Amino acid sequence: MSVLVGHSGVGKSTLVNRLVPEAARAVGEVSAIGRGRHISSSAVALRLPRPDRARTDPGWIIDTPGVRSFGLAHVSADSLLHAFADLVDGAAGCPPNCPHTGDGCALDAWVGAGHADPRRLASYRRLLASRAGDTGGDAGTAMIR
Ligand SMILES: Nc1nc2c(ncn2[C@@H]2O[C@H](COP(=O)(O)OP(=O)(O)O)[C@@H](O)[C@H]2O)c(=O)[nH]1
Ligand SMILES: [Mg+2]
Ligand SMILES: [Zn+2]
Repeated sequence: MSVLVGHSGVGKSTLVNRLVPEAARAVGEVSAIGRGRHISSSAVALRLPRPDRARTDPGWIIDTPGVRSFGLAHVSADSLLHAFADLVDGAAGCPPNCPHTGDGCALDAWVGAGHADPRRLASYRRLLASRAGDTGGDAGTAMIR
């Protein structure tokens, strides 16, 4: 399964339409260099056609709209932790509702015991902080226009 991600106007939907003609994805006019318009407004997964005599399933392609903003404000600390597979088990020793930001968080001992790289915990906590708006959002939020 492949995902096309990129600035609006770079040709994602045009490519998808060549690969999956039935997709009939809307294609936009580009108004100026580097200034695409957001024509495709939703992400859509399309099954790629199997060429004659092909033995393997060619899989899926996903067309996405241009990215305007990306944030993690709605993601809980525990959900975010699941993106760090090497840290998840370390949270078993945390107190209930641990915010994982420090103070009594078992992740420090987990990393201290060598179960995961300290930079991974630091990265996780940077994301937590950016989510809370503490770092001006540079780690957890990207604006692409
Ligand atoms: N010159 C050129 N124009 C392209 C190419 N691919 C797409 N376009 C044009 O770029 C514009 C934006 O394409 P679109 O597929 O809507 O981009 P998307 O926003 O990434 O999905 C349309 O006018 C396309 O016809 C290409 O390879 N070369
Ligand atoms: Mg598009
Ligand atoms: Zn914790």
